[in-house]
Amino acid sequence: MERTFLMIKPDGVQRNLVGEIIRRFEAKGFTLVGLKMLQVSQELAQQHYDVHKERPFFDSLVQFIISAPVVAMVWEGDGVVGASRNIIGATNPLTAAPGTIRGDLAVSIGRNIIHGSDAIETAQREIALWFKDEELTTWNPTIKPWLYE
Ligand code: D4T
Repeated sequence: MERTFLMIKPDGVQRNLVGEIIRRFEAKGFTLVGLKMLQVSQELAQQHYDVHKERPFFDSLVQFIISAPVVAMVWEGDGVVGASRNIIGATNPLTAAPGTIRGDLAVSIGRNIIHGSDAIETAQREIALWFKDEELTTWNPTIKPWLYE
């Protein structure tokens, strides 16, 4: 089944929003299959944001991500990559729709609380970058027949 990588950024952790964020994905009906809190190394942050390495905000973004602990997660479900992006909302929290995480809980692009993979291939790359195989679980929630027809 489809999987995505989500990372609660240092601002989300510092603002005590870890539970609120996890609650939204659980309540939606997605399945948590991997979870860890970590202080990110500069190398990992640079690899994660490699696609942005020529952008002017790259250095400050990397410094921010390594400034305090993050919560890294893998979630599973049909269409979880695109649906998670919708739950997260637009990159700029000021234009993110109300009801989304960024629309409800943030005010600035450099403090937008959470990262979510933007495509299935990106999710595969990011999951492999952040998690070892043995850190991921495979389990079958008993409520599945109540979530999927
Ligand atoms: P991430 O990757 O964190 O889920 O964010 P998005 O997918 O929504 O947005 P992005 O890749 O364009 O940006 C990555 C990351 O960089 C920060 N950022 C972005 C920033 O600090 N200044 C900026 O001008 C932009 C465009 C926020 C998210």
